[in-house]
Amino acid sequence: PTVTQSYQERASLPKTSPVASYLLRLIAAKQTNLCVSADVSTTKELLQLAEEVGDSICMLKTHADIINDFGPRTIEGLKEIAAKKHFLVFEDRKFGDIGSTVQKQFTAGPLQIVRWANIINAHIFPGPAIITALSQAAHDAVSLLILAEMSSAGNLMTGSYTEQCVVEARKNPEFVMGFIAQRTLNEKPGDNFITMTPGVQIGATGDGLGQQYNTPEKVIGEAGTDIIIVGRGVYGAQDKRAKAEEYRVRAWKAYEERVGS
Ligand code: BMP
Repeated sequence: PTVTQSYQERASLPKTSPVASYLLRLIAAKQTNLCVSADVSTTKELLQLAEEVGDSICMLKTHADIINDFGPRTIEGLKEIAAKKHFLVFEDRKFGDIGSTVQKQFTAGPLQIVRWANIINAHIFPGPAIITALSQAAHDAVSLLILAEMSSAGNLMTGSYTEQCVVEARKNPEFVMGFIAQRTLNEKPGDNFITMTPGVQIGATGDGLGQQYNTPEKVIGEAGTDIIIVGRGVYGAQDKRAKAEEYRVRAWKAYEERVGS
């Protein structure tokens, strides 16, 4: 099972999407399974945060639609810092519409997500055509995460809904690299999906708006997930660089203890 395998080993398993292989190698090389969620509202803050935490992360997660002045400068700046500091960019757009519409949302409009994101995500509640539609509009360096579980209290993504996400992912291992979920969903022999987990903060249990927090040890060590996604825990700190390092060290140690290295 993948919970006891190293990131490095998993990078070369069969049926692993190319972006997943690349990311697994990057994680092993940089020794970081931390993704920072850059939920800030200006290009300046976004690029500053990327510079500050860049050395400590494998991935930066964005919500491009909350950046007031999002534009070519944001895209170029982000690409440049990502190349320099070696991390991937994940746009958390959560596509959830008919195939034809998501293709337009992915490629057109003011965000032009296909031009700059390495990783995107989608809900499968509209049915599996959302996966084919996004894959047709994508190029080789883009991979999809399916939202299989959420961190917010009372969410409806449980039981057979979550199971169906895994079924659809298994049908498209070339394009679907993994899941947003609260635990690993690699249950069948041969599954090598990457699980990324938001709702992580040290010293908090919630935000008063439904968010629920766990520690890095809980999600990586006990729930067997692969990457922690931390927003306010990092960008809300005075010293963001130091805080990112603290999360990186704790999540990395939890991984090492899990795989027994
Ligand atoms: P924070 O660590 O500040 O609570 O931020 C969590 C981030 O992860 C937010 O950008 C949110 O949109 C996202 N997220 C989440 O919190 N729970 C989910 O289940 C899925 C998400 O994308």
